[in-house]
Amino acid sequence: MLHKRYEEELKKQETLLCRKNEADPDFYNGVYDRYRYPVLTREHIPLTWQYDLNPQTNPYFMKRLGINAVMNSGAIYLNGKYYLVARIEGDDRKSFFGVAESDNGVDGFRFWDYPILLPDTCPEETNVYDMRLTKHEDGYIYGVFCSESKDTTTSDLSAAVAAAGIVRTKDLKEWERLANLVTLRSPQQRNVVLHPEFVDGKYAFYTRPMDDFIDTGSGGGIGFGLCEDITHAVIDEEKMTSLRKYHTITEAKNGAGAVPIRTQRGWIHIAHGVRNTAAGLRYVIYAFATDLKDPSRVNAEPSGLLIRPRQQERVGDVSNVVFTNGAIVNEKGEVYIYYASCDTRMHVAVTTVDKLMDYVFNTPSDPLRSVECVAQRCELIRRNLEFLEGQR
Ligand code: M1P
Repeated sequence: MLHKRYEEELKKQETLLCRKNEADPDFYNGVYDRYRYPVLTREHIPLTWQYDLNPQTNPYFMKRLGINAVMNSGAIYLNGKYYLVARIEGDDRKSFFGVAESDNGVDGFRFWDYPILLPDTCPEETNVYDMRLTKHEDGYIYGVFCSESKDTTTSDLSAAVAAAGIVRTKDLKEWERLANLVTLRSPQQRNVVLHPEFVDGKYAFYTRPMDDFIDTGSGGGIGFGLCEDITHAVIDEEKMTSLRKYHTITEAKNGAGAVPIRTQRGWIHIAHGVRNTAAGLRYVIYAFATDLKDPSRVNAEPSGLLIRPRQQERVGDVSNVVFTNGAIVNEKGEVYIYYASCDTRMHVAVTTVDKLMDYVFNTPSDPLRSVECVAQRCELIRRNLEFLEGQR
């Protein structure tokens, strides 16, 4: 017999899963629509993943394996459906991946029956997170994620080493684990993204060289490197693409986010930038473009941020953070940018390829000094006042 409380909890969850989402009418910037409700939260996790449903072994209907957060999700569009490979963090702080599916990309996301059980080929690996899903022209879907292990070279208990793990699949069900990416000149890697096309006949990765687990140290920004063999991926040289810069949103660090989107004028990247504040690190989302022929070369970098944490998005386990590692473009040219707030829950912002191109290629870049930023704004005002005058 089923526990009465199970039926109540299931009903509550069903109401949540059936809730329609809508563009938030209070938000406008002309670039994208923000959606009112998160698309995935810990409340979306199936009860079967958390409770023992048998009243004999769980008479009080307690959660046995709780879930703390659902965040940083890779995204892919397959056969007309929207899939998120979410980072799910258990109450035990270990993250793992689960596939959630929706018909329209903005609501109705439901997790498949089981989370993804990755092949256990890496005995030192303690934690995995933040998978980027690349539909590569070689025919596979690749998942590149952070594989974290304890740093055994120091007595500091929280010291860790971050590397890029690689898996591949054709259906999001069977996953083949490949060797972790090796970057010969960077001791640690996180936020690594596989480019969807071959470049000079090779697999191309956006990297994020780091000296340390948290600090990028001498790492100057988002890197780019090529490798011959994806099954044993080794990158010798990393060129820099989007650089971190003094007194900008990327001053402390930045990192590649969604797989770049091919447009007529370049690859559009949706990434994250981090600055330090008295209240701790602040993560925002920004965009830039790279050249179609040379995807390591930045050819447009609009000033400032694209998405900032707003209202209730500002509060969570790691407050003042928005982070993306997945976006979907559908056959209508609509773009669904999936982002997490505060390492706690997932949201969606919706735009189009045309609007993103307009934003990326027509927004002025950051002149990097207050006086020049004011001059840039005064020029906009002057043109506007002239335009308004002409309308009278
Ligand atoms: O806590 C914010 C984010 O911190 C890390 O990003 P970065 O490597 O740029 O500092 C990641 O671990 C990410 O998972 C997390 O959301």
